[in-house]
Amino acid sequence: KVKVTIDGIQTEVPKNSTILAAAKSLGINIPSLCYLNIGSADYKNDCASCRICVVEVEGRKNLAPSCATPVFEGMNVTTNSMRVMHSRKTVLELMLSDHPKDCLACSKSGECTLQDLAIQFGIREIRFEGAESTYRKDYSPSIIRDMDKCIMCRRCETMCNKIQTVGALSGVNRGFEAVVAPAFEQDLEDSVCTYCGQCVAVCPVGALSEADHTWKVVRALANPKKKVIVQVAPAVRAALGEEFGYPVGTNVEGEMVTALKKLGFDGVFDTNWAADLTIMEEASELKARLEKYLAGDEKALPILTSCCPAWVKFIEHNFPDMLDVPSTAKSPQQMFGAVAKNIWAKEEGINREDLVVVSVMPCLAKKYEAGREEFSKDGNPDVDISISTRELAKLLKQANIDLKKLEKSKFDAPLGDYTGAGVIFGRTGGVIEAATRTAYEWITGETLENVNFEVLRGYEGCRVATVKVGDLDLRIGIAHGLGEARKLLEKVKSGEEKLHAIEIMACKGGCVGGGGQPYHNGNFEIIKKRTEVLNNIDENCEIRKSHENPYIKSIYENHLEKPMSHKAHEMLHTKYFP
Ligand code: HC0
Ligand code: SF4
Repeated sequence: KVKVTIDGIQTEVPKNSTILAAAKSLGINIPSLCYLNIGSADYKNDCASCRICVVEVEGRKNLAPSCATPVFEGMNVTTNSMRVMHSRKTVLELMLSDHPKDCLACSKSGECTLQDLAIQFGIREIRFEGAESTYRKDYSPSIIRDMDKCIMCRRCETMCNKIQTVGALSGVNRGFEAVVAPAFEQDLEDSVCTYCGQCVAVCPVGALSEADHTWKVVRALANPKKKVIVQVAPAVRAALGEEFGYPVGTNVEGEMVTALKKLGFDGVFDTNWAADLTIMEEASELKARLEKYLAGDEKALPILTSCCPAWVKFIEHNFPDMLDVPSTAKSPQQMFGAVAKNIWAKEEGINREDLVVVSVMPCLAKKYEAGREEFSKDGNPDVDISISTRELAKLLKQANIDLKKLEKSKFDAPLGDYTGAGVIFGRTGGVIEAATRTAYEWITGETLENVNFEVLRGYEGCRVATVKVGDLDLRIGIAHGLGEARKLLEKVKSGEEKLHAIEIMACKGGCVGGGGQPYHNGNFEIIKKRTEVLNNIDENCEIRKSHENPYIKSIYENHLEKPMSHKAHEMLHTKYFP
């Protein structure tokens, strides 16, 4: 430990701390734009490019960027001298000189760190004038790039290259023309982008934002010829409350359902229900492939979860020779859409064309997934519109619906009844835990008494655990974050790691940390609290195994026969494309 003094307060901090971290431990928040640290040193952006976080260090001539300057014994720091404040303001004004002034109509308005700083520093006129760069806007199915607003903080670059290892966004050009872009400045849609949306999650300004579809939802709801139903993903209920002033880690499921009913949806359903259906198909595929494996077909395993569309796109781009590894089961979002349009609509006497299926997801890649051609029939998609948690919050605020003023209510039947296994899909390790609960009983024929597979839980980016299933030792791998996924898959490919089943989610923490969730600014503690919400819901569910969900049972009895039947294959399974 070393002794340092910050703004006159003496403290002791670990030896390798930065000034920024040391100040934070004293409750002194030094403003910054480019700094980012998601949980560990490997997940850090400390290029110190924005220079907003400068401070004065006694004995040094130049101001020091606090995010990248380590402390030393006896260091004396001032974070708020006139010189510091003047310097920060000047940096800000220079940034603003080359920044569009259309804040009122900006996608990040109200949530933009640059805007917050302009308010904090009382900017009332733009002192410097000069050239402003102009780029074309780049529209993809999930993400919109508006590079006129880029401030070259490079958070997205760190996220895309270092953390996710996708390599879609890099700094190109120099000086004034410098910008973050895909190779050859091509459109995102033509690049290796997976649409995980993590770049949007960390962009402090309006340079990267989601393709906003809230008004598509409003138009559908206003159309008297359409029946409009909505499904809500597991992770949404664990974070939506943050937008309405609830403490982080509050479950707002009941209030959210009431709000969706108030908006006028004709059915308010739960993706969790479809997650249970996914488990039926995935667990039977695991069982079938395990039998083949035990009969000597080494290639039948490992099986890989396939419900994260960013992960699917990543493996299609990066491991085209491994496309027989993922389960062919569609994601819960797409299973829900397929059942809603092919079974539920018929039962309700609604024509496919007159039914609009909306999904609320913590995710931006789900927008892209909904648009994949294989998930449509004669041009009519199974899921018509996918909006993010943030977009739902905006929509509710526009409609003057305050979550805090609402009573709780329940999802509509039958596509709203879920088990504890369905809800944990939204956190890392949850999909494979849910699958293991069901596969265990199917493989051993025994009742599983303790459904909590603690060994599969945790926050390690990549973890491997052994689960005893009868006489079998099932080796299970779990990765969250695409960089961790790549490492794990390389090991599987080279034979260094022998696994039977793998879960991969593209976002840190799984969907609770998705690119469409309320901004967490890199704070992993928020993601952990959301995880706890899902674990608590699971704990309190009466039924915690997907195959015991009554409506799941009846849908097989009445429509799909059994998991992996011909009918189930047609409706609930998919293909991957190199
Ligand atoms: Fe997820 Fe899902 S758990 S991917 O993260 O599998 O988006 O929450 O909806 O589809 O259920 C996202 C979350 C889902 C799907 C489910 C899965
Ligand atoms: Fe979307 Fe979840 Fe995958 Fe993130 S982990 S890209 S939120 S499905």
